[in-house]
Amino acid sequence: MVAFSKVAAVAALASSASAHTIFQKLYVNGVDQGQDVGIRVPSTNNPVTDVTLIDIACNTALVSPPPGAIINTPAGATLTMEWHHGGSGPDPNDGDDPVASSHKGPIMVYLAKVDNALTASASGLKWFKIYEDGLDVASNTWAVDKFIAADGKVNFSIPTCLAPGNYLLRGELIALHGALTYPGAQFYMSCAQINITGGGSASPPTVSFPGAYSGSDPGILVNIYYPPLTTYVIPGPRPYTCGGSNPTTATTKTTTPATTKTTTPVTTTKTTTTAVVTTKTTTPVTTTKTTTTPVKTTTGGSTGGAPLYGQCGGIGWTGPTTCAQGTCTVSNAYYSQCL
Ligand SMILES: *[C@@H]1O[C@H](CO)[C@@H](O)[C@H](O)[C@H]1NC(C)=O
Ligand SMILES: *[C@@H]1O[C@H](CO)[C@@H](O)[C@H](O)[C@H]1NC(C)=O
Ligand SMILES: [Cu+2]
Repeated sequence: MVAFSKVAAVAALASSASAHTIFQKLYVNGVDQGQDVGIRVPSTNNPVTDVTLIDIACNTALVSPPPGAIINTPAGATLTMEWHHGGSGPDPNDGDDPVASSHKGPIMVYLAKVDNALTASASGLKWFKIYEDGLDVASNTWAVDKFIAADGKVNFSIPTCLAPGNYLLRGELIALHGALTYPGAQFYMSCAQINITGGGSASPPTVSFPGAYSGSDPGILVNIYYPPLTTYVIPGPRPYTCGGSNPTTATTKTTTPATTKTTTPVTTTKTTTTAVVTTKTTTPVTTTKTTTTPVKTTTGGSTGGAPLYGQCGGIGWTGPTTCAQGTCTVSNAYYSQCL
C-alpha cells in the first residue's frame, strides 16, 4: 500500500465520503408524522457543494413525485427532525448512521412562506432561519456530535408569532471535514411541507437560496482541525425570535479568528526518543542510531497512525505523522490530513 496513487486516494476519499445523510422524518410535539411523509427527500444522500446553485435550497434529484402531504403544526410547537445515513430510517448495523462522525459541522432550520406547500417551487423563495446550532468551543462539541448521540434527531420550535399558513421547512446539516477549500463543505438538506396554525402576523426578514451563502463565508471555508477554532460563525443570518432583536444581515463577519497564533507553550526540547535509549542496557547513550522518522510516509498499515480525516502533520503538530487509514495529504503549512 506504499505506492498509494493519487487515483487510489481519490477513490478512497470518494467512498468514505459516501457516509452522508438525509433528513427524512418529522415529529410534531413528539408525534411521528411517518417516514418521508410531507418531506421532499432526495433520492440519494449525496451532498450539495455549490452554494450558487438552486440545489442549495431544497436539494436535487428528489424522490418524485413529492409526497402528497402537508404536516400541520401549531405555532409554538416543538418539532423534531430525524436524519439517517440511508433513505429508509435507522440502521443499527450501520456505523455511519445517522452520519459519519467525521462529518462535523452545524445544523439549522429555515422556513419560507408559500401559498401551497404541496406545489411550491423551491426557486425564488424568501427564507428565514428559526434554529441553529454550531460549535461549543469550550467542549469542542459540534451540533453534529450531539445529533449523532441523539440518533439523528434534532429538536427546535416553531416561533409563536409566525403568520399561519403554508411554509417549506428547510432542515440543513453542513459537514466541514473537507472545508479547507471551496467547494469542500458538504451541504445536506431536505424541505418539508408544513402548515402552521394559530400564530400571529410576524414577517421576519429573509434571505434567498442561492444567495444566503458564499463560498468564502468563514463558516463554509474553514479549517476545523488546526489551529483550534476560537469561534465558529454559523452560515446565514441569526435565527428569528419573536419580539427579539433580529438583524437583517448575516451578522458580524468581522472577527475572523485564525490570526491570533495561539502561543503554544514552546518548551523547546524536541522530545527526544527516550524510549529507544532505555532498552539497551549497557552503553549509555552516545550513539542511539538516529532514527529520523520520515515525516512523509503514508501507508495504511495496522500500526497506529492518525485516523481517516485526522491530522497527520503541519507546523506545530506533535501528533502522529502517519495514517492508520488513508494517505497523509498536505493541505497547507499548518495542516496535513489523512484522506
Ligand atoms: C426532543 O424533545 C423530546 C420531547 O419532545 C425529548 O424526549 C427528547 O429527548 C429531545 N431530544 C433531544 C435530542 O433533545
Ligand atoms: C392549514 O391549517 C388550517 C387551520 O387548521 C386549515 O384551515 C387549512 O386547511 C390548512 N391548510 C392546509 C393546506 O392543510
Ligand atoms: Cu459525506
